[in-house]
Amino acid sequence: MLTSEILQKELKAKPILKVGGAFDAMSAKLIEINGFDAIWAGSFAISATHALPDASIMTMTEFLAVASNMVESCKIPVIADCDTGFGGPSNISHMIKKYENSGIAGVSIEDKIFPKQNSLLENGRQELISEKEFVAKIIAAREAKQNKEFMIIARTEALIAGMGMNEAIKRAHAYEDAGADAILIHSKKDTPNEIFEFSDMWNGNIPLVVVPTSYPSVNLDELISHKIRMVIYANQSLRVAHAAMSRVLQEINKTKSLSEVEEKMSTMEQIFELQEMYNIKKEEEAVEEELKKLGYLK
Ligand code: SPV
Ligand code: MG
Repeated sequence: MLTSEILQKELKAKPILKVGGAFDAMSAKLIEINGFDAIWAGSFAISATHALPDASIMTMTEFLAVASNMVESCKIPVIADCDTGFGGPSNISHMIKKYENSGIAGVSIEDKIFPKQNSLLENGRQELISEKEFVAKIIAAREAKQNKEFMIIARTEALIAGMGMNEAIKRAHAYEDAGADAILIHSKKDTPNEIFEFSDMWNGNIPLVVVPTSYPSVNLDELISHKIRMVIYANQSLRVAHAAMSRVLQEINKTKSLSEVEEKMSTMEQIFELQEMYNIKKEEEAVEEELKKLGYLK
Protein backbone atom coordinates (compact mmCIF):
# COMPACT_ATOMS: atom_id res chain seq x y z
CA MET A 1 0.00 0.00 0.00
CA LEU A 2 1.29 3.49 -0.87
CA THR A 3 1.97 5.75 2.10
CA SER A 4 -0.47 8.29 0.63
CA GLU A 5 -3.15 5.59 0.80
CA ILE A 6 -2.17 4.80 4.40
CA LEU A 7 -2.45 8.50 5.28
CA GLN A 8 -5.93 8.86 3.76
CA LYS A 9 -7.08 5.62 5.38
CA GLU A 10 -5.87 6.74 8.82
CA LEU A 11 -7.51 10.11 8.32
CA LYS A 12 -10.84 8.39 7.73
CA ALA A 13 -10.40 6.02 10.68
CA LYS A 14 -9.21 8.36 13.45
CA PRO A 15 -10.74 11.51 14.97
CA ILE A 16 -7.42 13.32 14.63
CA LEU A 17 -3.99 12.44 13.22
CA LYS A 18 -0.88 13.28 15.22
CA VAL A 19 2.01 14.33 13.01
CA GLY A 20 5.50 14.74 14.47
CA GLY A 21 8.00 17.17 12.99
CA ALA A 22 11.33 15.66 11.94
CA PHE A 23 14.54 17.09 10.54
CA ASP A 24 16.37 13.95 9.39
CA ALA A 25 15.97 10.19 9.18
CA MET A 26 16.84 9.63 12.84
CA SER A 27 14.29 12.10 14.20
CA ALA A 28 11.71 10.70 11.73
CA LYS A 29 12.34 7.20 13.01
CA LEU A 30 11.99 8.33 16.63
CA ILE A 31 8.64 9.85 15.69
CA GLU A 32 7.57 6.54 14.19
CA ILE A 33 8.83 4.50 17.19
CA ASN A 34 6.97 6.79 19.55
CA GLY A 35 3.61 6.12 17.95
CA PHE A 36 2.81 9.13 15.76
CA ASP A 37 0.60 8.71 12.69
CA ALA A 38 2.82 10.59 10.26
CA ILE A 39 5.99 12.66 9.91
CA TRP A 40 6.21 16.37 9.03
CA ALA A 41 9.38 17.22 7.10
CA GLY A 42 9.25 20.89 8.07
CA SER A 43 11.16 23.70 6.42
CA PHE A 44 11.96 25.38 9.75
CA ALA A 45 13.53 22.30 11.34
CA ILE A 46 15.34 21.13 8.20
CA SER A 47 16.74 24.61 7.54
CA ALA A 48 17.83 24.85 11.18
CA THR A 49 19.76 21.58 10.96
CA HIS A 50 21.63 23.05 8.00
CA ALA A 51 22.22 26.17 10.19
CA LEU A 52 20.31 28.18 7.59
CA PRO A 53 17.35 30.57 7.91
CA ASP A 54 13.82 29.32 7.19
CA ALA A 55 13.49 31.83 4.36
CA SER A 56 13.37 29.88 1.08
CA ILE A 57 17.15 29.54 1.15
CA MET A 58 17.43 25.79 0.67
CA THR A 59 16.49 24.43 -2.75
CA MET A 60 13.77 21.94 -3.60
CA THR A 61 16.39 19.26 -4.26
CA GLU A 62 17.98 19.80 -0.86
CA PHE A 63 14.64 19.56 0.98
CA LEU A 64 13.63 16.52 -1.08
CA ALA A 65 16.87 14.71 -0.24
CA VAL A 66 16.12 15.06 3.49
CA ALA A 67 12.47 14.00 3.11
CA SER A 68 13.51 11.01 0.96
CA ASN A 69 15.88 9.81 3.69
CA MET A 70 12.91 9.85 6.06
CA VAL A 71 10.80 7.84 3.60
CA GLU A 72 13.58 5.26 3.24
CA SER A 73 13.91 4.72 6.97
CA CYS A 74 10.24 4.81 8.04
CA LYS A 75 6.98 3.04 7.22
CA ILE A 76 4.56 5.75 8.34
CA PRO A 77 3.65 8.51 5.85
CA VAL A 78 5.90 11.53 5.37
CA ILE A 79 4.26 14.90 4.67
CA ALA A 80 6.68 17.40 3.16
CA ASP A 81 6.50 21.11 3.88
CA CYS A 82 7.18 22.59 0.45
CA ASP A 83 6.94 26.25 1.49
CA THR A 84 5.60 28.28 -1.46
CA GLY A 85 6.23 25.47 -3.95
CA PHE A 86 9.65 26.68 -5.12
CA GLY A 87 8.24 28.95 -7.84
CA GLY A 88 5.15 29.23 -10.03
CA PRO A 89 2.70 26.59 -11.32
CA SER A 90 5.26 24.89 -13.59
CA ASN A 91 7.72 24.57 -10.72
CA ILE A 92 4.93 23.07 -8.61
CA SER A 93 4.15 20.60 -11.35
CA HIS A 94 7.76 19.41 -11.39
CA MET A 95 7.90 19.38 -7.60
CA ILE A 96 4.80 17.17 -7.25
CA LYS A 97 6.24 14.63 -9.69
CA LYS A 98 9.52 14.50 -7.80
CA TYR A 99 7.94 14.25 -4.35
CA GLU A 100 5.27 11.72 -5.30
CA ASN A 101 7.84 9.51 -7.07
CA SER A 102 9.99 9.60 -3.93
CA GLY A 103 7.26 7.95 -1.85
CA ILE A 104 6.17 11.09 0.01
CA ALA A 105 2.50 10.84 1.09
CA GLY A 106 1.60 14.50 0.66
CA VAL A 107 2.89 18.05 0.48
CA SER A 108 1.95 21.36 2.01
CA ILE A 109 2.16 24.54 -0.05
CA GLU A 110 1.45 27.99 1.32
CA ASP A 111 0.08 31.21 -0.19
CA LYS A 112 3.00 33.48 0.78
CA ILE A 113 5.25 35.34 -1.62
CA PHE A 114 8.62 33.81 -2.56
CA PRO A 115 11.01 34.10 -0.78
CA LYS A 116 8.98 33.47 2.33
CA GLN A 117 9.99 33.94 5.95
CA ASN A 118 9.01 31.68 8.85
CA SER A 119 5.45 32.45 9.97
CA LEU A 120 6.34 32.81 13.65
CA LEU A 121 9.30 35.17 13.21
CA GLU A 122 8.82 38.35 15.25
CA ASN A 123 8.44 41.22 12.77
CA GLY A 124 8.91 38.82 9.86
CA ARG A 125 7.73 39.79 6.38
CA GLN A 126 4.36 38.07 5.89
CA GLU A 127 2.97 38.92 2.48
CA LEU A 128 0.61 36.77 0.44
CA ILE A 129 0.31 36.26 -3.28
CA SER A 130 -3.19 36.83 -4.70
CA GLU A 131 -5.87 34.18 -4.30
CA LYS A 132 -5.87 33.72 -8.09
CA GLU A 133 -2.11 33.12 -8.23
CA PHE A 134 -2.31 30.52 -5.47
CA VAL A 135 -5.34 28.84 -7.03
CA ALA A 136 -3.22 28.47 -10.19
CA LYS A 137 -0.55 26.69 -8.11
CA ILE A 138 -3.11 24.28 -6.65
CA ILE A 139 -4.51 23.50 -10.07
CA ALA A 140 -0.98 22.72 -11.26
CA ALA A 141 -0.43 20.46 -8.23
CA ARG A 142 -3.75 18.68 -8.72
CA GLU A 143 -3.02 18.07 -12.40
CA ALA A 144 0.51 16.80 -11.72
CA LYS A 145 -0.31 14.17 -9.13
CA GLN A 146 -0.52 10.59 -10.33
CA ASN A 147 -2.36 9.04 -7.42
CA LYS A 148 -5.61 10.50 -6.20
CA GLU A 149 -4.65 9.71 -2.59
CA PHE A 150 -1.51 11.89 -2.75
CA MET A 151 -2.39 14.73 -0.40
CA ILE A 152 -2.12 18.36 -1.41
CA ILE A 153 -2.40 20.47 1.72
CA ALA A 154 -3.16 24.11 0.89
CA ARG A 155 -1.91 26.34 3.66
CA THR A 156 -3.33 29.80 4.04
CA GLU A 157 -1.31 32.40 5.86
CA ALA A 158 -4.14 34.97 5.82
CA LEU A 159 -4.35 35.07 9.63
CA ILE A 160 -0.55 35.20 9.97
CA ALA A 161 -0.54 38.18 7.56
CA GLY A 162 -3.32 39.93 9.55
CA MET A 163 -5.79 39.85 6.64
CA GLY A 164 -8.73 38.80 8.79
CA MET A 165 -11.04 35.84 9.23
CA ASN A 166 -13.21 36.48 6.17
CA GLU A 167 -10.19 36.53 3.87
CA ALA A 168 -8.91 33.28 5.43
CA ILE A 169 -12.28 31.56 4.95
CA LYS A 170 -12.68 32.90 1.41
CA ARG A 171 -9.22 31.69 0.40
CA ALA A 172 -9.73 28.27 2.02
CA HIS A 173 -12.92 27.74 0.01
CA ALA A 174 -11.19 28.83 -3.20
CA TYR A 175 -8.34 26.41 -2.51
CA GLU A 176 -10.76 23.54 -1.89
CA ASP A 177 -12.58 24.34 -5.14
CA ALA A 178 -9.23 24.32 -6.98
CA GLY A 179 -8.51 20.75 -5.81
CA ALA A 180 -6.77 20.92 -2.43
CA ASP A 181 -7.21 17.82 -0.26
CA ALA A 182 -6.86 19.60 3.10
CA ILE A 183 -6.52 23.14 4.46
CA LEU A 184 -3.75 24.09 6.87
CA ILE A 185 -4.90 27.12 8.80
CA HIS A 186 -1.97 28.75 10.57
CA SER A 187 -1.99 31.22 13.45
CA LYS A 188 0.67 33.00 15.50
CA LYS A 189 -1.69 33.91 18.36
CA ASP A 190 -0.90 32.59 21.82
CA THR A 191 -4.39 31.13 22.26
CA PRO A 192 -6.31 28.82 19.87
CA ASN A 193 -9.27 31.26 19.69
CA GLU A 194 -8.81 32.42 16.11
CA ILE A 195 -8.20 28.84 14.93
CA PHE A 196 -11.45 27.80 16.63
CA GLU A 197 -13.28 30.78 15.13
CA PHE A 198 -12.05 29.66 11.72
CA SER A 199 -12.93 25.99 12.19
CA ASP A 200 -16.37 26.83 13.60
CA MET A 201 -17.07 28.93 10.49
CA TRP A 202 -15.60 26.34 8.09
CA ASN A 203 -18.25 24.47 6.13
CA GLY A 204 -16.02 23.01 3.43
CA ASN A 205 -15.68 19.28 2.82
CA ILE A 206 -11.93 18.81 3.23
CA PRO A 207 -10.12 18.33 6.57
CA LEU A 208 -8.47 21.08 8.60
CA VAL A 209 -4.88 20.91 9.76
CA VAL A 210 -3.23 23.03 12.49
CA VAL A 211 0.25 23.68 13.86
CA PRO A 212 -0.18 24.74 17.52
CA THR A 213 3.39 25.95 18.13
CA SER A 214 2.33 29.40 19.36
CA TYR A 215 -0.68 28.13 21.36
CA PRO A 216 0.79 25.02 23.04
CA SER A 217 -1.78 24.94 25.86
CA VAL A 218 -4.47 23.67 23.48
CA ASN A 219 -5.29 20.01 24.05
CA LEU A 220 -6.25 17.24 21.69
CA ASP A 221 -9.88 16.99 22.86
CA GLU A 222 -10.42 20.69 22.21
CA LEU A 223 -8.96 20.34 18.71
CA ILE A 224 -11.21 17.36 17.98
CA SER A 225 -14.29 19.16 19.26
CA HIS A 226 -13.50 22.03 16.87
CA LYS A 227 -13.34 19.73 13.83
CA ILE A 228 -9.55 19.78 13.46
CA ARG A 229 -8.49 16.51 11.79
CA MET A 230 -4.71 16.74 11.84
CA VAL A 231 -2.30 18.34 14.32
CA ILE A 232 1.32 18.94 13.43
CA TYR A 233 3.85 19.14 16.26
CA ALA A 234 6.22 20.82 13.86
CA ASN A 235 9.40 21.67 15.71
CA GLN A 236 9.43 20.14 19.22
CA SER A 237 11.92 17.39 18.27
CA LEU A 238 14.29 20.01 16.87
CA ARG A 239 14.01 22.23 19.92
CA VAL A 240 14.54 19.41 22.39
CA ALA A 241 17.57 18.20 20.40
CA HIS A 242 18.99 21.73 20.42
CA ALA A 243 18.34 22.13 24.15
CA ALA A 244 19.75 18.73 25.11
CA MET A 245 22.86 19.09 22.92
CA SER A 246 23.56 22.62 24.17
CA ARG A 247 23.22 21.58 27.81
CA VAL A 248 25.41 18.49 27.58
CA LEU A 249 28.06 20.12 25.36
CA GLN A 250 28.42 22.93 27.90
CA GLU A 251 28.90 20.36 30.65
CA ILE A 252 31.41 18.33 28.64
CA ASN A 253 33.44 21.43 28.00
CA LYS A 254 33.55 22.24 31.71
CA THR A 255 34.04 18.76 33.13
CA LYS A 256 37.28 16.78 33.40
CA SER A 257 35.57 13.44 32.90
CA LEU A 258 32.84 12.22 30.59
CA SER A 259 31.35 10.12 33.37
CA GLU A 260 29.64 13.33 34.60
CA VAL A 261 27.36 13.38 31.57
CA GLU A 262 27.09 9.68 30.74
CA GLU A 263 23.59 9.30 32.17
CA LYS A 264 22.25 12.26 30.22
CA MET A 265 22.88 10.60 26.88
CA SER A 266 21.40 7.64 25.03
CA THR A 267 23.62 4.59 25.17
CA MET A 268 25.59 3.32 22.19
CA GLU A 269 23.31 0.25 22.26
CA GLN A 270 20.21 2.42 21.86
CA ILE A 271 21.76 4.07 18.80
CA PHE A 272 22.88 0.68 17.42
CA GLU A 273 19.25 -0.40 17.75
CA LEU A 274 17.99 2.67 15.88
CA GLN A 275 20.46 2.31 13.02
CA GLU A 276 19.76 -1.44 12.83
CA MET A 277 23.38 -2.25 13.47
CA TYR A 278 22.38 -5.63 14.88
CA ASN A 279 20.95 -6.65 11.49
CA ILE A 280 24.40 -6.56 9.92
CA LYS A 281 25.35 -9.81 11.66
CA LYS A 282 22.18 -11.52 10.41
CA GLU A 283 22.84 -10.25 6.88
CA GLU A 284 26.43 -11.51 7.01
CA GLU A 285 25.25 -14.93 8.19
CA ALA A 286 22.71 -15.12 5.36
CA VAL A 287 25.43 -14.30 2.78
CA GLU A 288 27.72 -16.92 4.33
CA GLU A 289 24.94 -19.50 4.09
CA GLU A 290 24.51 -18.74 0.38
CA LEU A 291 28.27 -18.88 -0.22
CA LYS A 292 28.32 -22.33 1.43
CA LYS A 293 25.50 -23.55 -0.80
CA LEU A 294 27.44 -22.36 -3.85
CA GLY A 295 30.51 -24.25 -2.67
CA TYR A 296 32.73 -21.26 -1.91
CA LEU A 297 32.85 -22.04 1.83
CA LYS A 298 33.08 -25.27 3.77
C1 SPV B 1 7.53 24.45 9.64
O1 SPV B 1 7.57 23.66 10.57
O2 SPV B 1 8.45 24.60 8.85
C2 SPV B 1 6.31 25.24 9.40
C3 SPV B 1 5.47 25.64 10.53
O3 SPV B 1 6.09 25.63 8.27
S1 SPV B 1 6.01 27.20 11.07
O4 SPV B 1 7.38 27.08 11.54
O5 SPV B 1 5.11 27.62 12.15
O6 SPV B 1 5.92 28.15 9.95
MG1 MG C 1 7.76 25.64 7.03
